[in-house]
Amino acid sequence: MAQETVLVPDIGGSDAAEVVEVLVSPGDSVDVDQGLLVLESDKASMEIPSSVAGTVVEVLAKEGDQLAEGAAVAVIETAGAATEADSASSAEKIQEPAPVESAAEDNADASDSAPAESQLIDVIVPDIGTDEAVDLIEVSVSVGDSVAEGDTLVVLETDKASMEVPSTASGVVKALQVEEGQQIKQGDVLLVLEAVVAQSGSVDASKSAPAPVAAVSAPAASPVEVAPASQGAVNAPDSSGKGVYAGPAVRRLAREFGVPLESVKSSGPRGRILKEDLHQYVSRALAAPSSSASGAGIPSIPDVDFSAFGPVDVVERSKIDKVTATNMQRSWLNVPHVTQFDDADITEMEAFRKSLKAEAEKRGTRLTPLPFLLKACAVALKHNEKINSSLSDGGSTLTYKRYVHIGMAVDTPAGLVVPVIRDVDQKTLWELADEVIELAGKARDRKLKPADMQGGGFTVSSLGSIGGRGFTPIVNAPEVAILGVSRADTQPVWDGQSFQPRLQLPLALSYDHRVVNGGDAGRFLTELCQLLGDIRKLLL
Ligand code: CAO
Repeated sequence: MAQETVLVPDIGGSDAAEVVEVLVSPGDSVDVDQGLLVLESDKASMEIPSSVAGTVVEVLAKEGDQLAEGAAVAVIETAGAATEADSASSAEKIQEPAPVESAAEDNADASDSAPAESQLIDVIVPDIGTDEAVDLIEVSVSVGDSVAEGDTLVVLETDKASMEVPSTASGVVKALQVEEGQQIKQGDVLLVLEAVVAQSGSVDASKSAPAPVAAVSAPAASPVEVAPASQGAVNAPDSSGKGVYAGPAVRRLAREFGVPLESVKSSGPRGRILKEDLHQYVSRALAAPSSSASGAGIPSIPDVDFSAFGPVDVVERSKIDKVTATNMQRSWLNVPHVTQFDDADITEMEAFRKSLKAEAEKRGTRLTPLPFLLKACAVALKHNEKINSSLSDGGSTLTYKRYVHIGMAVDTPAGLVVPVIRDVDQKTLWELADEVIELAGKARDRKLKPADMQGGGFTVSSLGSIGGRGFTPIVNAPEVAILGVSRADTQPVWDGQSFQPRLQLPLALSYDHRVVNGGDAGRFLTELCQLLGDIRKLLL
């Protein structure tokens, strides 16, 4: 008998790669080229094959190890005679291996000799930091699997974290006592393992020594406890075998994406699902809705031949129009919109603005109500910071912007564009007036650069010069609110004694109700109306 140490071959330029899955256990018989473990680098995952056929004596790497080219993977006992070099190279690493029952169901020879050297043990849920029942979200092994010490057996999930429960013994899974979706508690039996035992006949002490539970994002829990199974504890094998061959890293990623692994086409050796397969599945799934007019099960609007009813012209839409259409639909479908209305009394503001007309001409500019609106919005945004925030991390966090950049919707012959005025809070009314004219001009002349339209935290859409009593603008996601401004009109306003003619500016604030509540929106809009009603307050 000779012992060969299999080494990591050239792994294509990667310095080191992580062991994401160990495919064999001591006692397994392996063929030439059969995968021993799976390494995953930034670029790819790869199976490290055995260079010889024989029986695995010792696996020299475990999940999570970083291996570089030349690192030892496993010691394999081959049929040939041992050479001096073989025994020297492996002498330190190899203890006399305890005979093990092979995991392979078809390896009848090995199982025949098992009883004397193996022991049935119940693997139970360790201390998981709570006495409460937790969700069992994944059973990572099936009956017949051979597991090495440290291999993940199941994954548990609490409100706060998910944690993998590893095996502290090597052996073969004989029966599963739990299934996915079930709630389990500390001390519950997970599975029955036919464990590798030392010559003394008990579970190898070094293998049952505590090993920390690998926690995905949880405080470390204590180790899996093993206890000898009571006589007859081996139940009939669980037939709900998962039939999906994928490593823990891939399973975890699939869980994060919400991808059912059984739907993923595998391209790895022996039907193993690789990370790349998952990526491909997700890209296809994302691309799928664009092949039909609308996604998420929304019935598309049928094409109608309008020429059947009279003369028509069909014209190609501008690129801006098409992009706007996509953005609007995306926002409309994703954002639960609420619109709040109010009128700002801008009688005094307009008197002041008109008083500056001559000065504006002298400065070569034009002072419309818009710069006042922008300035008032900047002040109100500073006091109501949620309105200037965005959802991040898929909705689990909120990003507050500590800058006040406001987008301004501009109606152009080519379509709607939204240039952004930066640092509105730091600019004077004259500077804002100049910038509105400059950006609106650039928009109409199609001279805006992409950077001119990025970075906005809030948008103002003013239809004041066009007309209308009010409208409900669509939030310019990922912003969370937009102000729609309609045409100011003189209205009779009751002052407690009589009706007074007051110039009323209709405002409509649409907001993303996932982020902004009615209270937030109400406070913002009320403050905005107060600022516009008495623009001296902009100075406070
Ligand atoms: N009420 C009454 N009059 C108003 C007003 C309002 N709310 N807003 C502007 N006006 C007046 C201005 O004072 C100006 O009159 P004077 O010259 O007598 O002062 C006149 O209307 C024209 O203003 P303007 O449109 O040239 O300038 P502006 O600063 O108000 O607006 C801009 C600039 C770029 C926002 C505007 O030209 C524009 O494109 N608006 C359309 C935005 C849009 O399409 N929104 C919809 C998006 S959702 O589909």
